[in-house]
Amino acid sequence: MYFSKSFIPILKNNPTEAKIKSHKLMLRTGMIKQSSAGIYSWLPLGFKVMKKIEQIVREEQNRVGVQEMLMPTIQSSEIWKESGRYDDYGEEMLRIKDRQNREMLYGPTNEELITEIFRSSVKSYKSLPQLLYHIQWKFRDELRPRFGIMRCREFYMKDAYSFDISDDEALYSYNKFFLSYLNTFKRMELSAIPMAADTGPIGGNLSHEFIILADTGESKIYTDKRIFEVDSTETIIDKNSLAQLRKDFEKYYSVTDEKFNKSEFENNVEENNRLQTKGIEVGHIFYFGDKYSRAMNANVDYNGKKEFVKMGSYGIGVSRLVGAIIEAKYDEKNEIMKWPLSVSPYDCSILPIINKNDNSNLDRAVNIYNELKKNDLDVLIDDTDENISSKIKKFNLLGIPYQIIIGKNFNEHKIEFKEINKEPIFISLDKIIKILNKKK
Ligand code: 5CA
Repeated sequence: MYFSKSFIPILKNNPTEAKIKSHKLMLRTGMIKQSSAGIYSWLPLGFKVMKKIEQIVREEQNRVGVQEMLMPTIQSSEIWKESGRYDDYGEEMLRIKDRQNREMLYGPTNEELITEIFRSSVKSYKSLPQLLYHIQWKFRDELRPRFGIMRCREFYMKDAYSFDISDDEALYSYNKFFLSYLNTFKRMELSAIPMAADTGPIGGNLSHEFIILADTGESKIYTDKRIFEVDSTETIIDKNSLAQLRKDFEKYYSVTDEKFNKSEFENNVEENNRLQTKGIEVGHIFYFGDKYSRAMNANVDYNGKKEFVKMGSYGIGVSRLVGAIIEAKYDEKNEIMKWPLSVSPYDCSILPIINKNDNSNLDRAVNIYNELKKNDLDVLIDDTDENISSKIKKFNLLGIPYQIIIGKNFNEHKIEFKEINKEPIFISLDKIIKILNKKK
């Protein structure tokens, strides 16, 4: 993509309405645009990042055997009346009437709809476990939407649901998600810690939030620092290894605000290991047994007996993650962002010094651009006639992690190649291609 033709409406200054750095950067670099309170359009740069995050989430769900599907955003109120949540959900639910005066709603989550789909097709325990997910827009009419896409009203979420015959099997499913979440966030270069959490309107009594540390986070957390050292490189997904993996984390006291108990914290964690801080919830998993299957009569045949299935649900805030990664990676003071390459909107940028009446550097840049494209790399080339220092400043803000700078002493065997926050190196195009492809 040529910068002059791209739709990246960069603002000169930080927008005053934004309070946290992710919101500021997303508005400043034209990643999103507010359409009304808590509702945003995703412009090309932001959309590219969100799609890359979505793809990582998808691959890691598929890897542990979860099947992708797609449910609608608009649901009928009837299934919510069956589960009893239609009234409980209160004003956060956006309620709509269609032309036949039927009560509809914009889904805030999908436990009811998936249970309805499950019960109409699955009849025998022999088809279990069933693990299903979709990635879809949700709507919650938050009282105070804030911090841009971090707490908004319309957001993009991955939600998965598990159906099992027994508690024991259901916990195995739960642990598969536990592992897949650790791997998902790791691929985004985030350190997300699982913490015992409250279940709120979803219900049940077992739940973990996955939290990344950030001063601007809305979740208060209390944790034993040693949890950051737990080795989570588990690849085998048998029952025992996964149960052990969860135990390795649960050994250390680590809870969100609602679960906090001062004396428990002090008795379990030595003073020098105690950490009380704030974080961003990027994922949340729940086990709630037969809460919905009993209310909605979702049962299967088990040796001649009808058993209510045991269910869990598992969310990841796909759109929130865009902001969470910025909170973790953006150096606001020096105005330098560096996207992990796995989610970066482009793999590399090319910044030629362009002098009036001399197109030679732009021609060189275009040649390199074409070569990189041939090698499946996604590149943004700055073909504007801005001076090089303002180009670098602009691209440091955009956060594409690698820059090729084409200046006065261009030598095709020693191309200036710079990773943001590091000293430039001078290498051939072949080597550049190797580095970018290896890191991808
Ligand atoms: N049904 C369950 C699991 S699928 C559920 O809805 N869980 S949740 O309420 O915790 O939401 C899942 C994830 O969506 C959260 O961890 C968070 O990352 C994201 N999320 C929730 N509310 C918002 C919001 N208002 N704005 C942006 N992201 C949100």
